[in-house]
Amino acid sequence: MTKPKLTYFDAPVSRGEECRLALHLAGIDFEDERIKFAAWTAMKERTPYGSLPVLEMPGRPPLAQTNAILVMIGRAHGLHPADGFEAARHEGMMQHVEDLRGVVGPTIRMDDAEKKAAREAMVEGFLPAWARATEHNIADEPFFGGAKLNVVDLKLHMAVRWFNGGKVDHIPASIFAGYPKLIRIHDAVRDHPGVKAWYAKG
Ligand SMILES: N[C@@H](CCC(=O)N[C@@H](CS)C(=O)NCC(=O)O)C(=O)O
Repeated sequence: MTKPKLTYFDAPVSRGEECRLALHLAGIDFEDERIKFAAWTAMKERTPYGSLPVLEMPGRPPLAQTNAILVMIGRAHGLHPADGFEAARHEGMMQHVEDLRGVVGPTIRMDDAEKKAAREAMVEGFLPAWARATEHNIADEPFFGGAKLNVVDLKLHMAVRWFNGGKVDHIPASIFAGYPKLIRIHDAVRDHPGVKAWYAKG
């Protein structure tokens, strides 16, 4: 292996996509390995925690856990605060996005009736509470830490994008529309020249 390799499923979403964006914004030339779900079962046991994404760096063992990957990239490439307290504040919000995934993610595998009931309950309770807490913790602009994009912004962007497309059954596409700071971060990441360059590559 001569350059870093990121392995994730073959979709521009979620934990894998935020790592791809971080690597791209950091200016790291990396191999973007996209696997089909059919290949995953055979691979799962060989990953550090039985999940993706996994980042492999020349001369190092494979690294997993999205936030660990993002913080490592961010620290080395100016995409995560140098100040310890500010870094921890960002990491708190990064974990908050993981908490969202931890609640919504398991509904993907539910049958339709169970999924509908679980998601309708989330629309009434968990999701607005999650967004209110997010909004309370965003102080700066346009990004979470002020003028500069950090890895935390990639996670917040991806969280909003998950629902924005209206493809998550039983959860309205407008679920976060009433939270202007969260939407502002989503839009600022979408409009960032480096992010646009990533999607322009096709
Ligand atoms: N805590 C892990 C969770 C990773 C995770 O659950 N990844 C999902 C894809 S987003 C996965 O690997 N799913 C397949 C499986 O668990 O078998 C992280 O933050 O990376």
